[in-house]
Amino acid sequence: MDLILALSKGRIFEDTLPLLEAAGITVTENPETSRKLILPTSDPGIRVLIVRASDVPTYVQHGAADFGVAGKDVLLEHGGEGLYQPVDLHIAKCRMSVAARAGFDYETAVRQGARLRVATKFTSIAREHFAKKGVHVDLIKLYGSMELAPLVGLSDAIVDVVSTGSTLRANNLVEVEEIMDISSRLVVNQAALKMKRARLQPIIEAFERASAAKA
Ligand code: PRT
Ligand code: MG
Repeated sequence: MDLILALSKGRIFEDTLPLLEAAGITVTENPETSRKLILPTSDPGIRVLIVRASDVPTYVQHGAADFGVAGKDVLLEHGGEGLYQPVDLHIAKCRMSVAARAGFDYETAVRQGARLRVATKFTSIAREHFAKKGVHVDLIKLYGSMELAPLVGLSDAIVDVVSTGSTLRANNLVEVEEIMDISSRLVVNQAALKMKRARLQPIIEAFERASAAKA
């Protein structure tokens, strides 16, 4: 029974490689240089699909991939339906934050009950965060370059993932509130977990052991 793993290029692929090595699996082609979207591994029964980060849960949910690695941000936006999430891998760590222009008094705006315009790719996370605080927001859905929105008056604030903070600084934005810590999770198709348990379980356990060190 073959196994298909869904990964995105970049940080998730890079950070998952050592976990795969711990499970005795080597990916034998580099997605940054190969044009292939299905990569072979040292195990003829395991192949890797290269998909957009936000598409990983969809492939796994529908069983087009048996398992995958996705950020908590992506999983919260997807909803997690049909996915078993056995392990926090402690990789691709960052945080979800609210940021605004350096001159914008976010605290006062919130305290005075102003209606805030918030641009974000993460509309579910943002909606829940502001609803909990009782802050009225108009959410503006964007697909990238959120940092631009407050600079050109599209929004008062943004909700985005922050790692070093250098992208915010370079655009004269400041982090005004942290919403949650983010890391990436192993996700497994619920049917595959039952049908392919003998194949999947040792890999899940190897990932668990290798990632516990990073916790
Ligand atoms: O790029 P694409 O649109 O396909 O999707 P994506 O951006 O979601 O994918 P990718 O590979 O960039 O990120 C995959 C996962 O890595 C995300 O879902 C997060 O869980 C996690 N992660 C960790 C990050 C970052 N760190 C991060 N810094 N995702 C995005 N960023 C962005 C951030 O939004 C900012 O614009 O990188 C930029 C630089 O961040 P600073 O703070 O270091 O300057
Ligand atoms: Mg990206």
